[in-house]
Amino acid sequence: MYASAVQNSVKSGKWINSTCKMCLHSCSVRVHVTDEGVVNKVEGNPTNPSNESGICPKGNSSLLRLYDPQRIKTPMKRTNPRKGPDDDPGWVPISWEEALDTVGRELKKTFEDDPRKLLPAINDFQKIYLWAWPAAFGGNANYFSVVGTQCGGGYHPMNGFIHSTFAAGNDTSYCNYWINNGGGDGFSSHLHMAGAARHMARARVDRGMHLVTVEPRLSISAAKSDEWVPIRPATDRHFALGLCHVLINEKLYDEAFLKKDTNAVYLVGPDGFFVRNEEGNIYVWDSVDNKAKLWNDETIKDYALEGEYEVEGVKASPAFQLFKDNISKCTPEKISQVTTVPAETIQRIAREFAKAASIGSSIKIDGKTLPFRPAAYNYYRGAQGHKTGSMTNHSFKLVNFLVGNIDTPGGHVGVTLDDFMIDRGHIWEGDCGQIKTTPHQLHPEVPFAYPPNTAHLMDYFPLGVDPGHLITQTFFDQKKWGMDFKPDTMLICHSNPLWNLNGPQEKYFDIMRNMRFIVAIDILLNESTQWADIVLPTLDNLERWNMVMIEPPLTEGQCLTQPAIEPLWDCKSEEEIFNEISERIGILDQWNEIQNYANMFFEKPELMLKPGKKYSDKEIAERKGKMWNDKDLDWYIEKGHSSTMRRPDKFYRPWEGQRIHFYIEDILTRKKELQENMKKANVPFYDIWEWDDYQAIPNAVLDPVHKEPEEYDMYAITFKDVQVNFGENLSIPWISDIVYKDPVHMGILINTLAAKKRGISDGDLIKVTSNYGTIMGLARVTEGMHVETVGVSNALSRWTGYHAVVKPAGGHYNRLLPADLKNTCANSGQMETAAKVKVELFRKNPNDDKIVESEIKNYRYARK
Ligand SMILES: Nc1nc2c(c(=O)[nH]1)N[C@H]1C(S)=C(S)[C@@H](COP(=O)(O)OP(=O)(O)OC[C@H]3O[C@@H](n4cnc5c(=O)[nH]c(N)nc54)[C@H](O)[C@@H]3O)O[C@H]1N2
Ligand SMILES: Nc1nc2c(c(=O)[nH]1)N[C@H]1C(S)=C(S)[C@@H](COP(=O)(O)OP(=O)(O)OC[C@H]3O[C@@H](n4cnc5c(=O)[nH]c(N)nc54)[C@H](O)[C@@H]3O)O[C@H]1N2
Ligand code: SF4
Ligand SMILES: [Mo]
Repeated sequence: MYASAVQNSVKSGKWINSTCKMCLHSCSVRVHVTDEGVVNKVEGNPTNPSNESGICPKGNSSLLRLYDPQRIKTPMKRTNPRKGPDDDPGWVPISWEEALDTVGRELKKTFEDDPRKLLPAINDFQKIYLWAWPAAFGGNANYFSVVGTQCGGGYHPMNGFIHSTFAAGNDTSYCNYWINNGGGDGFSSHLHMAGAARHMARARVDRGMHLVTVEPRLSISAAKSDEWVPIRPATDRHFALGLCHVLINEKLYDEAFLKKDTNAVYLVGPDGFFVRNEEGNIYVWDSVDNKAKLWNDETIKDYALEGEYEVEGVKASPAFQLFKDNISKCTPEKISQVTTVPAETIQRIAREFAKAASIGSSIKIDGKTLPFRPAAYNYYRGAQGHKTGSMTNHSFKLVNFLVGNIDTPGGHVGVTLDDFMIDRGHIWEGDCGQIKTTPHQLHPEVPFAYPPNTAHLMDYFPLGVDPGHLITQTFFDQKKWGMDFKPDTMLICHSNPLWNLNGPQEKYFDIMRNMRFIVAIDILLNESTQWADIVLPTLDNLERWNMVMIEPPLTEGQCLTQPAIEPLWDCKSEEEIFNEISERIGILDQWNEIQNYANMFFEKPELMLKPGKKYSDKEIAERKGKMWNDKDLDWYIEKGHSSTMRRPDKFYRPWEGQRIHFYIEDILTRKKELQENMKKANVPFYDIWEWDDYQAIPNAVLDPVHKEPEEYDMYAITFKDVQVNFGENLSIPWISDIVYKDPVHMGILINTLAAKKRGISDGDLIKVTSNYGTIMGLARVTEGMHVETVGVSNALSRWTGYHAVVKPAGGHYNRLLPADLKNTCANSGQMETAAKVKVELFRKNPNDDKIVESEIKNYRYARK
């Protein structure tokens, strides 16, 4: 049906199966290597059902990263002790021995002094086990980054609560009505873009799937949708609650699903906890016998979803009733005022959605009859990346709950981050017939401690993802936060923390200046590695081994990366670097133990790493393949991957027979525990903790971004796109060639009316200022932006000139954002990623690159 990869290289050579890593996902590729040993083509591998034969522009251009003349070719040390964005480090090449000995010696000093003084920023999603290295460094749990949090602080724990997975997405195989809220799935970003685009296109061409995109910008998804619904930023939760209001009040919900498969019928007492008997069993209300019964009572005739009852001496209501009460004011008219989406649109979309969900229908897959709900609400970073991240994510899930589509064919399905074995499911039994919630998808919980053991206060987020930006609070006011250590060492690997973190750049610069020693492990220099004392170069993806499975939405199985050519330069694999450093610090055995845990090797003891031995990237890759299907490396070298379509019993309703969490009591349980712990330890910041963010069921409170001073009368948002991986691959000429010619990426997008009101025309130089910072850029006037919003592409985010091909812009978007408690979800760690701004004309139509350059230079980064 679809064309397979064409072997159209003009030179003779061989094809090698491998895996792309130009974004965090893992599309299977075939790499053509000429007889002279030159990689001259990378194509999709048609045998992988995830991406089929497709790859995106980033994947196609991966060979230019391999051959980038500006790769770091050898270890280097700085000769200029002054560190700053303006200071040339004065790099000089050194031997691996000198580099590793220096790094080992300096880190050992920190280890022996206080392991908490190390700030790690390790971020390769294709090698999650490397993230665990700090655990071997004396249990260090710091995190100088917001990778995972800026995009998914609220998202990942919520998927853990609802699906017991890391991610989630709509089921392209059967969905017929798709709401796309602030996410690029199927068009520009998020899960396996190259494959997802095909699956999305097929759903629309073959089945005529209806697509509605809700977001402030005419994104690729919006432009290709049946309907674009422009929305005011950071009001997506309200939009979802408005849909829920219509679904509930017009009785357009799947009553049977809510009663049988969820805890919406469990009775909640006045304290928000389920009402239980002495043994801890939860009550429900039998609406036929008109009395309370225990959840597992076999005589239950029907469940009440609504009403108020007296049970065990307290007033109690089914969880569903509490949600109904919470959103009683979320009428389409009220929600319209918050979101700017017309009331009729909200009402119509809710009705269309419920109709398309065909509640009550079923489908037979592999001989098993399953509910069929081909309508689903999908969302990601843009919609969920706001202060009340936990409630926001929960609201989107509830739209799906109401039509009964959770984990059903055509519905909204959980997507695991990685699976370790073919036969190992991801669902465990929990309390009183409910599945066990698994909010900790990235690393185990960091236990409570006072004084805090982490520089970003992770000890106070028992359910969250690392709020790395909170270091801007603790580092400069140690007393207020009760800190008894101050970080002085940094290890950066595959990360650009100064770029990825939100908030005051000058504070981040100060943190870097305060480091006694910084080591960075990367392929290329960037804004952060510029501050390092030593940089260690790693192998490119086309020169090394790896085995990976990362969030494939429809498939499961491992993908092999194997060297296409011998290393071009004096670089080493990350595995070798971490082994060498660990040995010099004296923690090699701990590191092997942590790897056994992070890769679950302990589940197949014959694969466990042994003390005292250093394992190469190839040996780790082989073990990961064997974990999955017991096949050795030769099998993978030949096939490239073991991806197959997900097994229906693991994918569709894997929790069958248990109840999933409509109401998340765990959030209240953990809140209470944290409150008790903080009170007992007399934690001085107890009173400023944002306790209202802990809700078992969402409400319609407004996020603080909407309450910034009135002079900031517009919003700013940022976005990713198919050709760019953050701003990181702009160093590739094929990419920058497209991006730098595209007005969407090379200017600040502003709506025609908003521009006119401010006397701004296309091409004028404008200044965008928030309560926190300023950026500068050329206005790109368009109908494709919500009238109150400006849009800033990641292509405008770099401020260094270290790479000949990358253009520094007029300031980094993240400077517009806050980095404080008020704008951080106390439950999930999610920070606000939209800003309130004022937009001003700075210079009329400069129309001269030199003038623009000299004006924007001053805004590029924070100066002392
Ligand atoms: N091509 C590409 N793919 C990627 C990545 C990449 O950089 N490039 N990065 C990977 C990673 S780590 C992640 S986290 C995912 C992210 O994947 P996405 O979530 O899909 O990416 P974003 O572009 O950050 O956000 C999606 C959309 O939200 C819109 N938006 C911004 N603010 C708001 C808002 O307040 N409300 C609404 N409704 N929409 C808003 C933006 O205009 C954008 O179109 O993609 C992954 N895949
Ligand atoms: N303004 C703005 N800020 C954002 C976002 C945004 O869209 N806009 N997105 C947020 C999100 S969702 C995320 S996940 C983060 C991402 O933030 P980061 O993970 O810090 O991502 P990058 O900035 O792309 O840095 C990745 C670094 O990895 C290096 N690298 C690439 N391949 C390899 C390799 O094989 N080995 C090693 N050692 N290094 C390698 C690259 O050279 C680059 O320096 O940023 C967050 N911050
Ligand atoms: S979506 Fe990501 S993994 Fe797939 S081809 Fe593009 S860059 Fe590579
Ligand atoms: Mo991300």
